[in-house]
Formats: sequence, C-alpha cells, structure tokens
Amino acid sequence: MDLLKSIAESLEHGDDERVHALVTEAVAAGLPAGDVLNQGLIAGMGVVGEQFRLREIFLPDVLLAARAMYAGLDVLKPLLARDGVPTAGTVVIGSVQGDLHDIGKNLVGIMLKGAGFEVVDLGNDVAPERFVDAAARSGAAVIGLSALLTTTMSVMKDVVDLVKARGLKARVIVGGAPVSEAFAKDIGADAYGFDAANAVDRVKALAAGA
Ligand code: B1M
Repeated sequence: MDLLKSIAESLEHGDDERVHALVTEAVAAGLPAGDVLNQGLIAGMGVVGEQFRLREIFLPDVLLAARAMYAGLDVLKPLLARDGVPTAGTVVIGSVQGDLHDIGKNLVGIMLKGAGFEVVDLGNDVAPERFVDAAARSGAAVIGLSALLTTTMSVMKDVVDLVKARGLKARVIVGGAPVSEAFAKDIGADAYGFDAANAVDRVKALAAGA
C-alpha cells in the first residue's frame, strides 16, 4: 500500500525516473497492474488535476506529471495488454479535435488491444472527417472518442452526426472526464465508457451488435 502511495506522490512531483523505478518494484512484488494503475498513477494524476484547478501548480508541472505517468505506463503496458488474444474486431480511437489530452485515450487503446481488438489510434486533435474516413477504410465496428475539455465535447456530436450522414454502420462510444452517460445519450452516441475497463466492456457489447 505504501508503495502505491509513493508512486502517486512521485507522479505528483513529476519525478519520471522514480515513478518508473517504483512501478517496476511494485510489479516485481506481485501487485496487480490494475491496482498500480488506479491506486498509484491515476490517483496521483487526480491530485495533480485538483492542484492545477486551484492554481497551486501550473502547466509545466502538469506536463512533468504527464511524462511521469507515461514512464509508469511503459512498465504496465505489457501487463495490461495481454498478447496472443484473437482479433475481436477493429476500433478506431482518438481524442477529438482541439483536445491534446491523450493519456486516458491511450489507456483505453491499451486495454482494447489486451481484449483482442485491432486498434487504429488516430492520436489527438482529430477532426470528425478523419474518424469517419478511418472507420470506413478499416471497416471498424466501433469508433471511440475521448474528450477532456468541456470546450471540445461538442465535437463528439459532430462525429456522431457525420457517421449518420455518411450512413456508416460503425457504432460510437464516448468517454473522458467531463463526459457522462446523459451527455452520450443526448448527442446520440451508442455508448459511454466511464473508465478504460468499462470502455472495453461497452465496446465488446457494441461489436457483438448489442
Ligand atoms: Co489539462 N485540463 N489542459 N492538460 N489536464 C484538465 C482536463 C482539467 C480538468 C484540469 C483542471 O483544471 N482541473 C482542465 C479542463 C477544464 C475543463 O474543460 N472543464 C484542463 C485544462 C484547462 C487544460 C488547458 C486548457 C490548460 C491551458 O492551456 N491553460 C490545456 C488544453 C490543451 C488542449 O487539449 N487543447 C491543457 C493541457 C494539459 C497538458 C498538455 C499539460 C496535459 C495533457 C498531457 C497529455 O494528455 N499528453 C494535461 C493534463 C495531464 C490534465 C489533467 C491534470 C490530467 C488528465 C489525465 O491524463 N488524467 C486533467 C485534470 C484531471 O482530469 N484530473 C486536466 C489521467 C487519465 C488516465 O484520466 O484522461 O480522465 P482521463 O481518462 C480516463 C477516463 O476519463 C476514461 O478512461 C480513462 C482511464 O480511466 N476515458 C475514456 C478517457 N477517454 C475515454 C474514451 C472512452 C472511454 C473512457 O471511450 C472511447
């Protein structure tokens, strides 16, 4: 438990080398990857977000925390994404236009790969046309949209509308801190995922035609 707390605190301080070392130690000690992720890395990032909101820290500090998050994720990635699972279908994912936040979206991608999906990751700041073009090209069953800003959430509706206008069969799942089930319903999305694990469950259901 102390180890998880130290991981969270090192992430808060933006100490990427220490986060990498502590996550490696936690994994070697047999702690479940999900606990290291949720009670270590994500818990630390939650504190960073709150401190940033209260203007106790500033953008460069948040960038350092993001770098430390990736240092920890590097260690966890192979454990979160098990190899050798047969393909369960293709999912196109990305952070919507105007949004540079990609940590949550990347986690969703890692977990989807772990569940056997082929993932086409378009990165961040992705225009609606790019989502729809990529889904049409790859024959994706599902498009996954991530947004972390209240100002970029509206782009999700643009994607949903474009999918319908183009007559694509792909279903759309949305997620990200400001997004909710009610918002997803409101914009006509097919599903909402509250975290990466839940996103995988919802994508599985969508790909199976639910
Ligand atoms: Co920014 N930022 N940021 N930021 N940042 C937030 C989001 C903010 C809430 C901070 C705050 O004020 N408390 C705030 C948004 C306020 C709002 O809109 N209401 C904010 C702001 C204001 C900004 C800037 C505007 C700051 C500025 O420039 N003045 C700017 C915008 C840049 C842009 O996008 N155009 C900005 C920039 C940045 C950095 C670049 C410095 C950095 C991002 C680095 C990166 O992603 N590579 C950053 C960070 C790190 C954060 C916080 C601190 C952490 C986000 C994060 O990575 N969390 C964030 C505060 C917070 O959220 N507590 C904040 C960890 C991650 C695992 O969680 O992304 O929520 P999350 O993903 C979760 C779920 O949401 C879900 O699953 C994931 C795993 O559980 N999920 C999905 C996500 N996508 C999903 C998709 C799905 C399903 C589930 O289906 C497809």
